[in-house]
Amino acid sequence: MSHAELIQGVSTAITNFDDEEAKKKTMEALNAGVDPLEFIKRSVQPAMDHIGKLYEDGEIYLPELILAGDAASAVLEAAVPRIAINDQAKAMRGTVVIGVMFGDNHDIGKNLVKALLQAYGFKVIDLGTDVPVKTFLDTALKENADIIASSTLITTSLPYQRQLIELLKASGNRDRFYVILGGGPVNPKWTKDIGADGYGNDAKDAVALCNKLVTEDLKPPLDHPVIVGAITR
Ligand code: B12
Repeated sequence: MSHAELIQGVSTAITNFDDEEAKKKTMEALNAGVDPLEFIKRSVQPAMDHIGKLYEDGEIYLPELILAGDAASAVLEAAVPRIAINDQAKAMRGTVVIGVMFGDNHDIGKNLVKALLQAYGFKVIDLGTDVPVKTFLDTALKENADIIASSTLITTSLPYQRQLIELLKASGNRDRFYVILGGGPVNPKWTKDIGADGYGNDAKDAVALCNKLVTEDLKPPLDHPVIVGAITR
């Protein structure tokens, strides 16, 4: 079976809401030598985009959405530990506090971003989902973080990203941390409008973004946010 067929098999298992099959097919693909990073990009993301479209069109309902989410998480769990990163990449590090914004429980994308940042040598403090704005700040101060990374998939949580920037300013901490954003409803315009420092379209972009921020001598807040990755979704 070709690599493309193996990857397709995993996508199909996710869209069939079958987490056991998704995990089994993932192991088959990885054991056949499919690059794990490429594999995740070409299996999980398109499958979940497809599921999202079916949900939007009223062709599936919340229980199916949950099952597909479980299947995608099973794939990530199996594939992420297989990502091998060279030592040179690991030399560039910083501390990232990451969380899914208040009101939002979607964590598949955040988990992917976290896994890749860790694989590339960043220390990542994961606040989980439904994170109050103040928790981002308190944790970033406690951990002496370089970057605060906020993920959101639902539009109703977007205002809290703005609140985060406002809280940083009001508490006199805006120049201490880079603030980066990602997730479905987030885009470069929103990132600039609320005064955040960066946007990444996917997990690989998040790594490139964090690397750029910590290696170049930029000081937050940036006048123009760093935007990585074309908006493809
Ligand atoms: C799976 C899923 C769920 C699962 C979540 C499981 C889980 N553990 O996460 C479940 C079933 C629980 C769920 C629930 C709900 N969902 Co839902 N869900 C989805 C779905 C289909 C896929 C999301 C996903 O996992 N994508 C795959 C990952 C890999 O991609 P990603 O999250 O975008 O992350 C990538 C990038 O965005 C980026 N990224 C992400 N975060 C960050 C952060 C930084 C800093 C950076 C740089 C980059 C970055 O990198 C990631 C990796 O490449 C989307 C549709 C879609 N296409 O997005 C709807 C979707 C997000 N859900 C939606 C809705 C409405 C809901 C519910 C409100 C449904 C309900 N009526 O209860 C609830 C919300 C509950 C809550 N309060 O959170 C809507 C949101 C609409 C909106 N604009 O607000 C969507 C868009 C579906 C739709 N088209 O209507 N959902």
